[in-house]
Amino acid sequence: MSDLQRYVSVRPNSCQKRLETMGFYLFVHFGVNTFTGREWGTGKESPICFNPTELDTDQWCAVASEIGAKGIILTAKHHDGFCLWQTETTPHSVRNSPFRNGKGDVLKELEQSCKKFGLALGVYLSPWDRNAPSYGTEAYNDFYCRQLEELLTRYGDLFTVWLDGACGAHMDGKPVQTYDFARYFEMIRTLQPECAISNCGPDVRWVGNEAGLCRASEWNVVPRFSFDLQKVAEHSQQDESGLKVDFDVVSEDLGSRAVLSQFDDFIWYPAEVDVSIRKGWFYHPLQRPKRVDHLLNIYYGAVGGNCMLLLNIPPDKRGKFAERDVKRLKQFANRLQSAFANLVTPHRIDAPTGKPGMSAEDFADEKTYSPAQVAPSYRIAFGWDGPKTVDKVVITENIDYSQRVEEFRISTVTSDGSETLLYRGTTIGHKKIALFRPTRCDNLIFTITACRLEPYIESFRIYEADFRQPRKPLFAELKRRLHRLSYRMFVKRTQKN
Ligand code: FUL
Repeated sequence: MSDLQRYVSVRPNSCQKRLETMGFYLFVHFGVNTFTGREWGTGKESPICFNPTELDTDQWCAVASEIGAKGIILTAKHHDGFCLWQTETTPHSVRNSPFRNGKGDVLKELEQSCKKFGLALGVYLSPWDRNAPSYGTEAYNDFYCRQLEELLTRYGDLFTVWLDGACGAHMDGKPVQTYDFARYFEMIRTLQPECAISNCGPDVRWVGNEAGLCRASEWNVVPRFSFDLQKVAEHSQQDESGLKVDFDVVSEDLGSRAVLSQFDDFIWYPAEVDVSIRKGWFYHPLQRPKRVDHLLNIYYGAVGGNCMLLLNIPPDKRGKFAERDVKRLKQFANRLQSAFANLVTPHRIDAPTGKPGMSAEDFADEKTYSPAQVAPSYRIAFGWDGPKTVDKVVITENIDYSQRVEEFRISTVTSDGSETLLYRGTTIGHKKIALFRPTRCDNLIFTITACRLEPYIESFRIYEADFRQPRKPLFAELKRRLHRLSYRMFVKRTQKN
C-alpha cells in the first residue's frame, strides 16, 4: 500500500460522522459558579447556593433550534464537583439545594426539552473534581465511573461525553490523580456505542484554543500520537518509535503529508472549536456577548473550516439565557439565514469523466462526484444562464472516502477568456465555506491542484451575495500564535509543579 493509500484508508466512525454532520451545537456552563461568580469553583461551596428560580430548559432549546444548533452539552459536573443531576454518588448535588426543594434534576429537564425540540443531548463530566474526598486515589476512578454510569443509563441517548483535560489539582495541594481513561472509554462504548467521546477522548480533538480560532488547514487524518497528546499535555515528547518530534495539540500542522510521513499509525480525529459567547464560560453579569461579526467569523472559520463548533451560552441565576445573549444570537442567525438564502443552480457542469454512478451529472443532484482517473489536477466548471453576483461557495468532501483535497482554487472565466482568481484554499474535509468578494459572473471554476489520490466531492453549492459578509477579523493569525504560546507556557509551568 502506498503512503497516500494508507492515509485515505483512515475513515470516521459512526459517532464522528454524526458529530460532523451536526456541525454546530451549544455548550451550557451552569452550576454553583453561576451563583458565586467564579469560573473555577473551589469545591467547598455549599449546595444551598444553587437556586435557579426560573430554570427554563425549553428556552435554551428554543434558542438553540432557532439558531440552527443541533444539540446541547450541559456541564453535569464542573471542576467544583457539584452535580446537576440526582446522583447517588455524592451529597454535593442538587439534592441538597433549595432548587425545586431538593427534588430538581437539571439534566432530566434538559433531556425532556431536547426531546421536545428535536435536539441531541450531551454531558460534560469533569474528571478534575475539587470536592470528591477520594480525588487523588484509585478509589476516585470507581467514583467517577459510577457517575458516568448514572449519566449513561438514565438520560436516554447521549451524543457526546465531554471529558475536560483541565486540572489544577496542584493548587489544592492534592496528589496528582491518574485517570483511568481506558476504563472510562470502555464504559461509554459499552453503554452507549453511538456516543462520541470528546476532548480527552478518541473521537474529537480539541482545536487548541478557547478563542474560536482554527487553523487555515484542519486535517482529520492525523498521527495516532496526537490522541495521546490530548491526555498527556506535554509539549515535546517521543513517539513510540523513539522519534523526537516537535508536535503538540497546538501545533500548526497536524496532518500534511510532511507530518504524516514521520509516523506510521493514523487516526481520524476531527477538531472541535469550543468558545463562549462571553469572556467567561459561566454567567457574569458585567460581561457582554461577542459582536455579531465576531460570532459570524467564528462560525465561518469553524463550521466552514472542517471543525465542529461548540458555542457556550451561560444561563444566568434565574436559569435562563440572558436577553442580551438571545438578542445577539438572533441577529447572528438572521445574518446566516440571509447569507445562505439564495442558492445558484448551475445548468452546466463540465468535469473529468467520473466513476460509474459518480459522474458530474450525479454531482448536480448532490450525489458524490469522483473522477475515474487519478490526475495531477482536476478542473470542474459550473455555468448558469444570466450573470449573478455570488460571494460564497460551500464545498463538502464525502468523508466516507476520507479527507483528500490538499489545495484548490475558485475562479471565474470572463468573456475574453481570461481567468480571475476568487479564492485559494487548502483543506476541505467535512465542510469548507469559501467566502470571496461579491463577483458578477455566470460561471465558477473549481480547480483541485493537490489531492491524495482522486477526490470524492459530495457537494459544491454556490450562493448569491447578500452584501453582508462580516468584516475580516483583525490579527487572527497573530492571536492564534499568542494562544499557542500561552498554552505552551501553561503546560511548562504545570509540569514544573
Ligand atoms: C476548560 C475548563 O477549565 C473551563 O472552565 C471550561 O469548562 C472549558 C470548556 O474547559 O478546560
